[in-house]
Amino acid sequence: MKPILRTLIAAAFFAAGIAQAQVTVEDAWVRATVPQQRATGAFMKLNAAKDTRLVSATSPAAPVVEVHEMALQDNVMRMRQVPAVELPAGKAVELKPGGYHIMLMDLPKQVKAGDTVPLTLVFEGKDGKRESLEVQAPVRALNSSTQPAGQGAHKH
Ligand SMILES: [Cu+2]
Repeated sequence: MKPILRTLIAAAFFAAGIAQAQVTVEDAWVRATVPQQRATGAFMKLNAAKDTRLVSATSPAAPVVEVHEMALQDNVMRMRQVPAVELPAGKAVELKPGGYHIMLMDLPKQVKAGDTVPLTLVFEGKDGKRESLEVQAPVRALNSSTQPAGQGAHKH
């Protein structure tokens, strides 16, 4: 191979690497709501190519979106807003019922199974640089099989 061609291929490969998202999202979903329910959670698996953190999210489906953590506190499952979810390089982090989740609040209307909720996730790298990523999260029924016990406390 001529050196010039090899350089071109290397450059193309490098450019492709830059364009690739630093974080991959798998199995994103949003829990369906019942009428009058004003909040729900979004869940997914996140995998970062390099150390980063999930700092916020937005969605056209909800005016208020927060990053929450659910944990056992004095034997009661409680949730609270957290400033960020750390995503160490190469380590999958799962946002799931009973743990970290993205909270969609002040919902203007019911979120029904079969709908798709667009989410924009905002990540912040160690250098303080922010990057956003669009995710289309399908809505799953309230009594999804992935739902563990103790979800009754997941209400505002
Ligand atoms: Cu929450």
